[in-house]
Amino acid sequence: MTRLKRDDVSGIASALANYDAELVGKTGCTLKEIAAKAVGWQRSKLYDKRPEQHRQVAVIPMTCGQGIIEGFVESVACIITHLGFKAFITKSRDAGGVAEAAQSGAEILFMADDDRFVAVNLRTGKVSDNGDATGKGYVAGLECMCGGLEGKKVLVIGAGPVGNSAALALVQFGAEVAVYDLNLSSSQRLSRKLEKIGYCVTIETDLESALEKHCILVDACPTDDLILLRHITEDTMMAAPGIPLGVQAAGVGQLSKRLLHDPLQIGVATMMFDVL
Ligand code: 2YC
Repeated sequence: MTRLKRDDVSGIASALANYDAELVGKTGCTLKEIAAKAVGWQRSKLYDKRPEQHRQVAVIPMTCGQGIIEGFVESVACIITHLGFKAFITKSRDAGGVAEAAQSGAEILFMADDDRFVAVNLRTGKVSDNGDATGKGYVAGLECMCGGLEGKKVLVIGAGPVGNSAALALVQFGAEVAVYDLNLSSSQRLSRKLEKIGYCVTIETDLESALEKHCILVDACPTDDLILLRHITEDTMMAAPGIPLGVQAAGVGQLSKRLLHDPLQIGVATMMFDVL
């Protein structure tokens, strides 16, 4: 899992309104609509049963391991607030922050150490992990951007937590899924897991040939300059949760409105709806 840097998150809070407008331009859906779709909410539920706005959401800085990432909790809190919920950052950190959150009546906690970034609903016990939420959140966005995924071939690059979650969400949207990972056993594990629940996933062992056969891509791996200009056609649609972005700079311009990529927004928004 890639550790974010200060520069990855520094611009998020101030640009959320523009980011959301861009998202609507690409997918026809807002960040909130994509997150709700990712967790199976009907659009109507989003508008007739507005999630209780009074719900307190505490975002807790964690100093363990490599410690605080400047701007991280602030970005998380702003994304949650942007969705219409009441988010606050605890004054205390670590265990003190958890205690402060519970004592102030927070129902939902967000916190991240070096290994896991989770949202926890103290009332229901529901937990949402950022990797899982990011995978299904990006697929929900891709489904909007493609106007549906039923029967469409989609290549998942990277069979880690995000890729696994994306592959499951894709087959649930009716897509024909192929997976490529540097590590063949990771692809085999993903394929076996989905086979157990009745879905067939093709394993690609050569990325070049896989990219020739697919124009709808989910880049869920932490490698940059993986997708080159020559891999991009006017039909290419890409959901790229992986950090850093796997598309080389020239390709980003070519893809323009057919590329979904952000460091935190879709994952955090999906975590929020995942624990409601
Ligand atoms: O500021 C803090 O509270 C830090 N403890 C946060 C550390 C986050 C580490 N994880 C990551 O940077 C990435 C994120 C994209 C989400 C999952 N891993």
